[in-house]
Parts: sequence; C-alpha cells; structure tokens
Amino acid sequence: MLPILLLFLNSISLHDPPSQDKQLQPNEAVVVKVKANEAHNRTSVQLQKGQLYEITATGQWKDGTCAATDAAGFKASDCNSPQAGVDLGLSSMEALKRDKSSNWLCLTGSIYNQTSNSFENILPDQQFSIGRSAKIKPAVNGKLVLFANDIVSGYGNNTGQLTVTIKRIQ
Ligand SMILES: [Ca+2]
Repeated sequence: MLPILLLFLNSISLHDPPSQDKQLQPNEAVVVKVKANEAHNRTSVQLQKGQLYEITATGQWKDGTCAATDAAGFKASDCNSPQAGVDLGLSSMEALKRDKSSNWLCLTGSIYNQTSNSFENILPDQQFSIGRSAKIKPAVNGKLVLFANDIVSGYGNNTGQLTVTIKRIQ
C-alpha cells in the first residue's frame, strides 16, 4: 500500500501550479524584496477588492549617483543640488515619471486584474503611492506589483532593494 500512496501524493504535487498567486487571510503577512532596477517586481500576492492591507518598507535604494534614499524617495532638487555634485536631469523629466505626483524612487504599487504574469507595456488597473508605509483598500481584484517610481527607461542606473511587508488587516 505504501508505495502506491507515495506515488499518488507525488502525482498531486507534480500537478500543482509552480507559482500560484496568494490571497492573504486577515492578519496574514508576506515579506518580499523590491529591487530598484526592476520596473515590475512581482509579489505573487493577489489583492482582493474591498479588503484592507498595510504595506510597509525598510531599506534604501539609489538612482544613479544621487544619494541613497528610503521608500519615500527624493525630490529632483535634492539630487541636483551643488552638494550632491551631480545632475541627472531629473527636474526636466518630472512629467515622464510613472507616478507624476510622487517622489523619484518613491515605493509605488500597481494592481493588474489579469492571469498573465507579463506586465511590460500594460497599464495597471489601479496604481497607488506607498512610500514608507500606506494602507490600501483596492478598488479591483488583482496581482500586486511594486516598483521604484522612475521613468520607464530609467531603471538601468538604479541600485539597491527594499524589504516590503504586505499585511492584510481586514
Ligand atoms: Ca533611474
């Protein structure tokens, strides 16, 4: 009997999808790494409309030769200052930022209501600013993707990563 049972269990695990997106239970949290140089960091978390989540970030990342910053990001004038000694031309590109209203490299979230794990050149169903911490009640169900706020072509000179906790509160 035992070999047959083992074979049966084995066949079940073989047929599980390799990377199923996860729905969180109340008070359940997951921790993910979010890289500054990736335009779409998959979290494998599936947010549900109407539920309440808290997203918090620790760590630092950098844009080019600008000073390192945390998840709140920085204003172009802080990088372009004489003290910093550099000018990436950020102040002339404010209108091209993926989230125009928040800082450069501010931690930002997107929700994609789709089954595909391809996010390039697809507009999210919802996008929101997070910074160091934010509470989010999604307006749609979907996959949570995180990124450093930058221009679409600006990820190559970013370095570092944040540790981000996604917790369902309600
Ligand atoms: Ca950049």
